[in-house]
Amino acid sequence: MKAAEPHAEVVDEIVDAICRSAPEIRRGLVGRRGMVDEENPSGEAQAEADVWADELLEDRLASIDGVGQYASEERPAVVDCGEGVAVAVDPLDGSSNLKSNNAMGTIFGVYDAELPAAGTDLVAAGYVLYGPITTLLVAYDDTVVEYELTSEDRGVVERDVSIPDDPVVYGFGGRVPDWPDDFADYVDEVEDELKLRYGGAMIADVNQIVTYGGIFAYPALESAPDGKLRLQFEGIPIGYVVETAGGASSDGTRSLLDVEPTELHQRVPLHVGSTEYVERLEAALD
Ligand code: P6P
Repeated sequence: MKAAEPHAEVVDEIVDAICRSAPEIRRGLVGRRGMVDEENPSGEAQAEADVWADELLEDRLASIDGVGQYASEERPAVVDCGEGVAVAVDPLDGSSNLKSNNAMGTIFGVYDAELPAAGTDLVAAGYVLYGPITTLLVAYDDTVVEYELTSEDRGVVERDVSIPDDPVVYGFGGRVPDWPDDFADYVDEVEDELKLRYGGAMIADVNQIVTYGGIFAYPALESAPDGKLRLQFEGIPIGYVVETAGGASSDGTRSLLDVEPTELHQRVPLHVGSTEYVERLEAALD
């Protein structure tokens, strides 16, 4: 990373810590597929792996000189750990896929502000995808870099990840009867144009969008007007990655990076992907 960037050194250390932790998290999923008798702050059942990955990442990230706060989807409050940037993580995105042995991810956002913080405070963001290969995408300094991770090293796969011009796939969360009519009408158009790819873990589904082009959404629902996904831990970091890769993001009205957070675990309708499909979505919901 460019040494000239004011946060380059701490971002590099955070990315290094995540690169070292991801293969260990992947190995540690074995034997931790059960559920604990607790819920996360969003009221969702927690897997043993959720809690364990969160503790591992807190240990690695909160101890970095230059990290002042650590927060995660799995714990109610922010951990103050000194002076510096704030790191917000979803330790194991899509842990409901543990039972079915499908792909999952780890999401991180680095903010130059106390949490809850807005997208305009974001310095870097990225995600690990536990697929057939463990990969990491990092958005920093207007570029998205993709790495393949092994227990020993990280190798650059793509130095400037860019969403393809011709969209191919789509994936929408929530139950069809729970979609508001204007979103359902938009889906009717999209499903005539693109192929369905939905696997129940946002990171795996978003990586399809980044790789092939298209649109992913977990929209506002009749039963949940703010949708399901969390602004701080999912919406802002993923919005930043997709926008840095040349796509767009929206809560239905504005970029996810422009949504003002009011509380740490607030939810947000999340739509990310090829710009033309995000623009059509905003017009459909207008
Ligand atoms: P549903 C996983 O639990 C998650 O938070 C996201 O990773 C994913 O996109 C969504 O929820 C899946 O939700 O309602 O399809 O199970």
